Amino acid sequence: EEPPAAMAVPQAGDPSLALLRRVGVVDPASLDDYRAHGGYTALRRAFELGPAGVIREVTDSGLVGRGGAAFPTGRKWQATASQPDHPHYLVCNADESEPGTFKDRVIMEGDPYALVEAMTIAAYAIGAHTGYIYLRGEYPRAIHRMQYAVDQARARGLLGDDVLGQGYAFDIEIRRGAGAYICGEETALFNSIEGYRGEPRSKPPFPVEKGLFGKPTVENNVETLVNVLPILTMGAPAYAAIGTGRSTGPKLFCVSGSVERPGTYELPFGATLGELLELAGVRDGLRAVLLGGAAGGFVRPDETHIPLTFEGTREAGTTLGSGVVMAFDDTVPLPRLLLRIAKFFRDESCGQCVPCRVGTVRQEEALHRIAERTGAAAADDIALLREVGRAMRDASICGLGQTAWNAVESAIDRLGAYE
Ligand code: L3W
Ligand code: SF4
Repeated sequence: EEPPAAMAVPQAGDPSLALLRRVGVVDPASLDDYRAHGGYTALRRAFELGPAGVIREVTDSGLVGRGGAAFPTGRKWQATASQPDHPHYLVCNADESEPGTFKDRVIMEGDPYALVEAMTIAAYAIGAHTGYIYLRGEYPRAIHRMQYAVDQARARGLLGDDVLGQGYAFDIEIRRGAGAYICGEETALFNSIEGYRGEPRSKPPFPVEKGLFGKPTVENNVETLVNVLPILTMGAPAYAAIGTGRSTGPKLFCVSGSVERPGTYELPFGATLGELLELAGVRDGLRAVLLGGAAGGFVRPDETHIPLTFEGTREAGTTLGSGVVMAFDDTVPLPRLLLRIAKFFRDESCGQCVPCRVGTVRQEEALHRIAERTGAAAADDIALLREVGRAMRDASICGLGQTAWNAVESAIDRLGAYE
């Protein structure tokens, strides 16, 4: 089965790209092809640098997490590497469940050995001998290709007891998700791997100290991990020179909705929203753009000057999240769209804490009443939404409840959705 149009990678193969350059170019089933296109040079460099040297490079590169929270990767690795408790674990979060996100799928299907190599480097740096890929169950092709790549790497001595003949042991196990959005939350994911219900744990303690099986764990998103390859091959200073400010390096953006060329785009941090929409072929009648997915926020068509960086979107009062850019033209009824988002959060709440379990239901009910009235909102419904939204943001245990009101709030305040 061919990927749907939204999986197209309009810029794949451009040698100037760092993350997508092999996607659509190499045979994803061929380890030899991967090596012929620069594969495994970064791991060799990692063995030259040693674990502390790798962490120094990653820290100096300024790499921050690409799952949405932008936590400094080097700091996370250092924190786990220095834990006296053993074993240490590496977990790759490939659950990719944020609506509108499909970049990790593109990497895993198009360049699976890149993730295997990047995980090997991360594991070596933090002193882990076992790594897990928690992979979204709805991605059967990605699961198949990743499993094949892991098996081939093991058969060729690139995983196992003696990686690259360097005396370091590391192996990867793939675990399939079963369709729950909450299992993308890092600690719910640990519970899921351990065989328990996918419910988030309270933090702290952070996973770097007590993570999978209660042991020091680094959990990184797929895109975060594959960034380590260009960091090691080009060196931290050259990598840090890409992008702007605290958002260094290249970024993958998932563009979908009312555009001519939906797909995964790689751009240096700092390009504006307008530049990205231009590349994707924005259509006439643009009404709104959702940044960061269902957990993100809407911006208006006249806000395309916003720089696509973590700090730039924050200053503009919105979020970059995991890189979702969903365009909506004026044929999309906003009240129904908001209702759909609210339904998603109500469905996906794990129910563990009251603000989110009850709040997501109340939010959906209010939006339903508004949608039934063909979009006209009574003042008391808006007041209720604000009150419930504040409670969810302030008092929920995890990011799901904390962000469940973001999109609705931004639609009311920025788009004037019900005026
Ligand atoms: C050590 C500390 N580690 C924080 C670690 C923490 C985690 C990372 C970020 O995600 C985002 C939200 C949405 N010592 C630490 C520490 N850490 N302080 O840093 O932590 P945190 O708590 O800021 O965020 P989070 O809960 O991991 C929330 C986005 O996730 N989101 C959904 C994303 C969906 C996808 C997808 O489908 N691919 O990514 C929903 O909320 O943007 O910003 O590792 O342990 N003192
Ligand atoms: Fe579960 Fe929602 Fe509470 Fe997160 S905020 S723990 S998803 S009930």
